[in-house]
Amino acid sequence: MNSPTSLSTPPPTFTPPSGLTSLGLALDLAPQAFGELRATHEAQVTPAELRERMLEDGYLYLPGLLDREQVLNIQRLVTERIAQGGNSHSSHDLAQNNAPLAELLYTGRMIEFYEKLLGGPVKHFDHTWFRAVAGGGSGTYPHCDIVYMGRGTFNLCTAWVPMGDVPLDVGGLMVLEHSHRQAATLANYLQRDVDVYCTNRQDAPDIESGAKTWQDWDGRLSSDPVSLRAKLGGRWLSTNFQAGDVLTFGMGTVHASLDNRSNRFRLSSDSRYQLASEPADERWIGANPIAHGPAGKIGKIC
Ligand SMILES: O=C(O)CCC(=O)C(=O)O
Ligand SMILES: [Fe+2]
Repeated sequence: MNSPTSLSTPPPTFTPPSGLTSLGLALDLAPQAFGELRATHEAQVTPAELRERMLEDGYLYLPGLLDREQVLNIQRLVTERIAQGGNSHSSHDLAQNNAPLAELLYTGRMIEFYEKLLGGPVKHFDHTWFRAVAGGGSGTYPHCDIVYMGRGTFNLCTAWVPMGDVPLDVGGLMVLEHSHRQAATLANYLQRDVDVYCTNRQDAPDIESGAKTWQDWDGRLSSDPVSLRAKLGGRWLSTNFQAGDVLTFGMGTVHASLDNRSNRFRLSSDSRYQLASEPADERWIGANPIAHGPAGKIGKIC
């Protein structure tokens, strides 16, 4: 039997740069409140060990799973698109017609990894999320992905991929330690669906026409990562990400991101994988996924 420590490089001492913020709020950077993601070196572990660790931690941080040059090539390509598009680029445009990105996320190492983790043929969502956060830009509010994509299997994984090196001050992803074990505390939140709306409210026609995406809720668990951590316990975990790294986590793992305190773009993608044999959330499948548009909305009398 391998001892757990043989599976990872134990982080020596981890000293985050002072002044890290998320949503403009100064994070508590004391060792009991902020720490480093545990690394898993995929080539050195069996499928059973991968699953065990996913169950235990709610995430796997996989340094160098992907080819660094391939990632840096996508970083260059997307940076050019941003420069050409001025301020008008959308995350959709950056992921659309991007063959190198599709190759990175949906062929080769990535698919092989998920087949190993999930134990069978894998299917991915057709929608690719791409995020370009300008220098000085704000992080993402704490949430679990289930509220955006919970109409299929719960046995679904997100892959967060930094497109370039993303050290802490450039604003990478954070996972809230052991939050995947808080299903009882988070039960109300986890059973919500962000595309359910109230038909008996005045703005219902705006939701039905697509004029408005959200009636009053965008899926956040909290707007305050500091008080959320104090309430749920655990540490916010992140790292100095490098091009080629992947962070994968499950649907009930609370995550958020750091603000970008640098003067360069933070580029990243997020994509989703599940067993091909299990049901998939229809909002994210097909040539032109309906996403959070009118066709994905479910009306209820509230
Ligand atoms: O990149 C971010 O800031 C958020 C990403 C995210 O929420 C995800 O990958 O599920
Ligand atoms: Fe997310």
